[in-house]
Amino acid sequence: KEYRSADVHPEDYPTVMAVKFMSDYIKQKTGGKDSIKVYTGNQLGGEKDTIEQVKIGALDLVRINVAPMNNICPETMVPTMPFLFKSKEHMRKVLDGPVGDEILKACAAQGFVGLAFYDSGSRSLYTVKKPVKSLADAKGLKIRVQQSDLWVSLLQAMGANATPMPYGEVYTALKTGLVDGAENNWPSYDTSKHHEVAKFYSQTEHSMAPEMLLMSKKIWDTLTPDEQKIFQAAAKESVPYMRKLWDEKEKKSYDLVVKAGAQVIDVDKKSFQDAMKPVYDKFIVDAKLKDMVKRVQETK
Ligand code: GTR
Repeated sequence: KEYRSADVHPEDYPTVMAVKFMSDYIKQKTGGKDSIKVYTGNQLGGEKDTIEQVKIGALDLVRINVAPMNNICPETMVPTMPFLFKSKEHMRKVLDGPVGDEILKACAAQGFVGLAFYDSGSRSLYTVKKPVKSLADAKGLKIRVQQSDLWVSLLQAMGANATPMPYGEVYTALKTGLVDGAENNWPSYDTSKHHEVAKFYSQTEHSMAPEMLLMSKKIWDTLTPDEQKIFQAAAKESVPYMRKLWDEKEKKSYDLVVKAGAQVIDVDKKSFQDAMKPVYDKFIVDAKLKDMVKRVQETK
């Protein structure tokens, strides 16, 4: 069977390449019986829509950011939390370890089998009209956020006016002045062409919210135990492959946007960090999430 997977990114984006890698692995291990076709660039809809399709089994897999899962599966809020990870290495270690596994498994109750986390780098603010250099500059700006209550609060804590919308609508929103800015990592800032309309990239690095690969639990249950093992192994193998591509892509995208005229702005990061307590107070409330955050902070 050819399983279908959705992604908002273009063909050669590291998340897409990772799922194609999985497909090759699965094809090889099943003697050509199973494979995965990736539908790129929002062909099957935005992330929220495709998550819904996966939930009911109308779509087999979806590669998304953790953000649109925040409202559905609270454990996914943990790796979204602002300034939680100290470095890329710290983030990778946590997601490869017990906390990562717990988050992937937690999605089962909602109808999803969490197969893998992928890198998404650090997200930073970018704006159309004027650069943001400190927290005070973010005040009152209309900033597009992902469709998650946590993300709305995060930007509100910065003093911004948070506007949730699907990724595919952001370019036009920036261009027509519906929003003053958005926030994302280097590769997305590049491939979405947001850098062409929002030239001021302020290195707030406020969240390292990773990507996830989810399979429909309904579809998963139709696989034989052997197939399930192969899918799981394929996902695991795809992670180091994706990370290598990701590291290369981050550098390439940085060079490309700077060459195209983006201005990279150093910010007073501490002013942003200090403003984030209300986000933790609002979302990391129950004992389970508190304990997970603590374990992340203690991971060396
Ligand atoms: C990207 C991420 C996408 C999507 C997008 C967004 O970094 O890879 O899955 O979440 O951000 O801002 O909507």
